[in-house]
Amino acid sequence: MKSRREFLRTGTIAAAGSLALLSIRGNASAFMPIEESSVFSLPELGYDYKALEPHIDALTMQIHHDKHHKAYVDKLNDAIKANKLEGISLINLIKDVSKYPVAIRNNGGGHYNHSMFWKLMKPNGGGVPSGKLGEAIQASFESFENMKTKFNDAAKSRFGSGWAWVIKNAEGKLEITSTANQDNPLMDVAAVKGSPIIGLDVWEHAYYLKYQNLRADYINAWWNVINWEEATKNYMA
Ligand code: MN3
Repeated sequence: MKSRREFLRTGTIAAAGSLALLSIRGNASAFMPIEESSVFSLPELGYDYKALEPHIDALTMQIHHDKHHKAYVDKLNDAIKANKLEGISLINLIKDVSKYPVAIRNNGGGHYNHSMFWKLMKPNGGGVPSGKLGEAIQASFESFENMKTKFNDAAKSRFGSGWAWVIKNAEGKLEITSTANQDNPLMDVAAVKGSPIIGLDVWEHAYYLKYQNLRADYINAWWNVINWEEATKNYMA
């Protein structure tokens, strides 16, 4: 079993050798964020590791996707097997997470959250949301700028590792929340529940190589790569 440190080191060395593969990986087909299967797999990123530069660097994307997300998938599959939970969909594992061992919460959440996160970013993203989502943001927050400020505050003030979210609550209104670790607002253990529309990973592994301790700079940069079409899909779903 490789230690986390060894994984990181191997990933760094491997990164130099795999630059030639970057463009090949970029042409991945779309994947389903919610798998209906008991053997879960790492989804393709859908764009090059370097596609989000300069806002998010290629090495961070590579390690984040190939090492961190893969580890959640592998450990989720191990936990499913060890606890004989085959045949339950990821969304149902997440929604009833308090019934299952903590490994399901951590790794099922990790798999769900990251699968969603990759799709919520794209090269040349950013700008201001329009259409139905734009209208919903106006209705719930009065302005996009107001929503952005509240979201940034939630992302900056989440202590330790976790996620900031825009969710659609039971009344159909948009709300800002944040969760610790790999928790998710769909989980029965979440303090504030709803359907995730936007999620931002604020674990240090998401930004430390480029931004070190400057989480706020990472958050500001991330708004340049947000994929509003994907967020709108989440809102309309
Ligand atoms: Mn992460």
